[in-house]
Amino acid sequence: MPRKYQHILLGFLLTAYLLGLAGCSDKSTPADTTPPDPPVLLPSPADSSWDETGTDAIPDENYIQLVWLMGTEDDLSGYKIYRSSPPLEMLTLLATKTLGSGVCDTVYDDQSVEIGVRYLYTVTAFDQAGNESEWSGEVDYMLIPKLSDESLTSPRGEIGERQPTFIWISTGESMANYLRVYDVLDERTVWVSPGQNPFSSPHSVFYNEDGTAADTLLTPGRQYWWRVDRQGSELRSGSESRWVSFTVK
Ligand SMILES: [Ca+2]
Ligand SMILES: [Ca+2]
Repeated sequence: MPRKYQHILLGFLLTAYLLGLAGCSDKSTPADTTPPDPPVLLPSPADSSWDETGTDAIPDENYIQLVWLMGTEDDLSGYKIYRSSPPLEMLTLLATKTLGSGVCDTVYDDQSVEIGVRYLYTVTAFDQAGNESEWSGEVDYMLIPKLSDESLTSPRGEIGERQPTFIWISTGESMANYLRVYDVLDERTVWVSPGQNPFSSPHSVFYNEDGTAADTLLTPGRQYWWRVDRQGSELRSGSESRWVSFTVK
């Protein structure tokens, strides 16, 4: 082929290629610029509440647990958790969670907290294109010291009574103590005691003393856990002891 025709052919091919690219971009969907709705961050349940879902202490460790509702967007990709410690107003990114772990997608345990310090939290949702939502509402919480394992005296191990007496020693400043009894097999709370005066220690409270338990008597052959939660003197502050196990013969 003569050289001048080669140039024409090259020019033609290049034009066809560029037109092809243009065709590609014409056919692609417009970029997603719509962020998800802000998450709904759940407030703190009352210490007397049977349903503990929300911003709260946990029994196992000195952590603050956050819980929010799962968004409904098809392209939802994850959540970002922000924290500040008043009076500092600046929120800093604490963690990024990418969806994929089921129920844990909407729960976050803040493990880097100090007892006696109030923390404020807000959460955002982000989608697959990286669009980030507005902030959720804010929640705040402050841990106070847990009752120690040793301060929960009885029952422990195997017991004979179906209406045992719970005995514990409360220490430190708090507004009230709440005893909680949990049926391990059925995975349900069976009783939360009325708030006990923290100063009348040691406490001696028999099961279902106020008649509000789910089961009038505990069931023989069944394992139970109990623990004592301390309600702090400030709003949205408290602690939850570790669980103590016992079995009814
Ligand atoms: Ca979107
Ligand atoms: Ca609690």
